[in-house]
Amino acid sequence: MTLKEINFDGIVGPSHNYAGLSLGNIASASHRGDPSYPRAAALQGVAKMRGNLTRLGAQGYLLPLPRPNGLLTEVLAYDGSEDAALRAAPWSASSMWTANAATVSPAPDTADGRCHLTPANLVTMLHRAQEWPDTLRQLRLAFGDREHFALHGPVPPTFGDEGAANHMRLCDSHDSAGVEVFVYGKPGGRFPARQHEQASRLVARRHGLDPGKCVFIEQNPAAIEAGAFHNDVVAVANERVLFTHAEAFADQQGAYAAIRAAFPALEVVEVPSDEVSLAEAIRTYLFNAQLLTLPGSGSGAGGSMALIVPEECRESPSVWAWAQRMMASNGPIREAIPVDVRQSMANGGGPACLRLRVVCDPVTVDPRFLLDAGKADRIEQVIAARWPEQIDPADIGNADLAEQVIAARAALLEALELGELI
Ligand code: SUG
Repeated sequence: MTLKEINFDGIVGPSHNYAGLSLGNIASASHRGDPSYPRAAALQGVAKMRGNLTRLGAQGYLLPLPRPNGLLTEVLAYDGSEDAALRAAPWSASSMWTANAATVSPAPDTADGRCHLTPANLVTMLHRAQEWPDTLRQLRLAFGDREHFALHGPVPPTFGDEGAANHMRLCDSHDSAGVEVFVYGKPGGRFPARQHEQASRLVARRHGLDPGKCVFIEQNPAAIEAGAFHNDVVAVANERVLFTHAEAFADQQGAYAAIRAAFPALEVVEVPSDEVSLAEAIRTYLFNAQLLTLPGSGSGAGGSMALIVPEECRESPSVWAWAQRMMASNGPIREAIPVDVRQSMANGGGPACLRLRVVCDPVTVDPRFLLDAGKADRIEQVIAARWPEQIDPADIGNADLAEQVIAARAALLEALELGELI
């Protein structure tokens, strides 16, 4: 078994639009009603995948879910008299943010030695709560090898679960046993706390994790209030490194101490508030970076790391000045590589939101979900030919557009031999 970390990016669906559906997500609210560019959005996503395929040698993807979701439209009994948000929810392309698809516990961490996945119920937001049945259907195909993977159903409501976006893993190298860190929010603030503590604890139990190797940490309520609706907006971990804003957790020093007690090798790279304010970190998504171990740099302790950050970081004087200082220092993170995912960013999804990390042996994954250069070409061709160039808010609900969106997704499934997901 050769275990490695594979990023499964969500291919941006043809109905990508800005309906302002996510309370507490500042980018989503501030772009409400803007025209969206699904073709450009999806091509930006493929370009990011191509870059990481070259860097890492492996890259996976998950397909857009069926939209518009006729079942949800029917359930909502939408008749045009209600808020436009009800019209838009069944059209949402939100499954692109696969960091919210599931929580993943790699095989070295679990009691039965299999990689466990629990699809996120996403119950806090209507447009996201519709995702899990189709996500699970897809995970069952991609990770159908039962000798190596265990798939669970979602956490029952009312415990909100938002998946890997609130989960971090510390380890010496991806293929060794790790410590899993679950970050939850406490309700009662201005914005919803989307990850419930009980959901996190339940996932840890059903994945068969060693209780001594799990840490449960409260998100800083001030960070949620400032727009960090998921922990991965203010912190990310890779191997022994925790890269975090100084105001990410309710008790910052207590959080470090709790993680260190379970994982003594922890190395914290903290960005202080006087260098990058919480507001600027959330605006630029500095922490919604993919923190990668570069192959060839020696995996495990001592290997150098790169941060795949949104372009918005390079344009921010304070963030980029910090990044320059970081790269000049002799720390574990040696590079910051900007990528253009602006269409996703405008809905509050950065490079890290767009991917689900799965540590596994690539040969145990259904190869139809693994990227190579030829498939990237095919995916781009279908997107270029079939994805709508622009969607205006008034188009949502339009029957012709619905037909185009359905046919575009079907063409992609066909190109990737995944017709059974229709
Ligand atoms: O759930 N945006 C997503 C962004 C998810 C980002 N994911 C992570 N941080 N891992 C959300 O809020 C906007 C949809 C709209 O407004 O149309 C949206 O759903």
